[in-house]
Amino acid sequence: MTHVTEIIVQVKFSEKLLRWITSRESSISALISFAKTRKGDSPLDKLENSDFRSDTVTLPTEAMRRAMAEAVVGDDVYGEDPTLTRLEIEAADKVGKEAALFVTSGTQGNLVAVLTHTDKGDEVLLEAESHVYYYEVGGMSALGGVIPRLIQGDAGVITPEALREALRGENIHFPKPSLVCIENTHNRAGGTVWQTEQVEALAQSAHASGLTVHMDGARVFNAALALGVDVKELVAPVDSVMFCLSKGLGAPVGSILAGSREFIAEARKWRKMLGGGMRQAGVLAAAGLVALHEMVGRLADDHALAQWIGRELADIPQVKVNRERLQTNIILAEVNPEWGDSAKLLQGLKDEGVLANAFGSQTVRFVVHKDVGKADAERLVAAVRKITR
Ligand code: TLP
Repeated sequence: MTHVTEIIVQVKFSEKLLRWITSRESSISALISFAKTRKGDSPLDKLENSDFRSDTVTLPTEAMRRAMAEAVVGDDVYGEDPTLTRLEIEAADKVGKEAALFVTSGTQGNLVAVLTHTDKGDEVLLEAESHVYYYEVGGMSALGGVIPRLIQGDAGVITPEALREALRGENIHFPKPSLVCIENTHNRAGGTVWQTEQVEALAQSAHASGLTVHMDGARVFNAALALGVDVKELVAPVDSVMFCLSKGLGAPVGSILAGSREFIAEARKWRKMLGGGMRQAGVLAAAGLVALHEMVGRLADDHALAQWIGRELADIPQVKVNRERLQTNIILAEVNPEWGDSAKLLQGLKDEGVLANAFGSQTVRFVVHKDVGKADAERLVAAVRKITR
């Protein structure tokens, strides 16, 4: 009897082993066939592309991966994750605000800010091409019940005069304006920078009219670096600021919302309502801490490489780069309509292994980040030259 059982066990084991070997073989042969397929068709080629689509594509560093693996964690909804708590304290300190909240994304951070600052039916003033208005799925209206009022900026910057113009005064017909959102750096304007004095002037004007000010500072460290000022100085005039750990700073996930202690306590509740109460999120915060400690200074390399690309592209007749707007890590290239459009340029670039995004029918955006280097930049410039020849 024992003998029979042993045989059955052995047969079962061999079956399992065979299945394991077959599955390994099939994945190895799949990998080989990927590698053999024509360039552009293979998923492996993705690894070789020069990816200028966004700084959101950056991969975590070795130090981040190690910190994530070793993070001491707990349940953050109970306030028991020491790594997350440390990130929130350090992040608040870094931007000179009383408190901070780790959020899942920049979009969630901006939405939580709007929900915390406003009541249903309020009017929120924003730059016409701001990320909050343009790219955040209308969350402020869908979930916050607020109405946006758009202001045309100058390279993304709203002047106090433009704000005053947009504020219509008290009238039974009008919604109550309660918040202004500004964006530094301004993505769609080409990564343009609001100077400290411009932030101060706008905030002063908004506060004088009883409005609060939120800064979408997804790339605020790029802005501070470009100006050569401490980020604290740049965000001091605003009531709240959101910045991303997951863009140029390279963390895999997460953003920070910072403001007064009272504001963050309320924001924490809104984040919970949105499903953003994360449990052992110290695993993510550990990477965020590395981002704050090690990755801020290196943004200067991105700016320098973006300048190099801008200079090189300026020599190519079919594309036009507004070098005045090239202030940080974003390059906008206008495609000559007599040659073609952004779709044509992007397809040509893709065939050359260079990825970018369109910002309209004639505009292509290139974003420089830690995972593209000089060789990628040279490939990009050579590709544009070849395609538009
Ligand atoms: N921007 C992304 C896209 O959504 C367009 C990009 O590739 O640039 N504020 C600003 C100024 C942003 O540029 C972004 C992301 C966000 C907020 C939202 O951040 P996430 O993607 O973390 O929700």
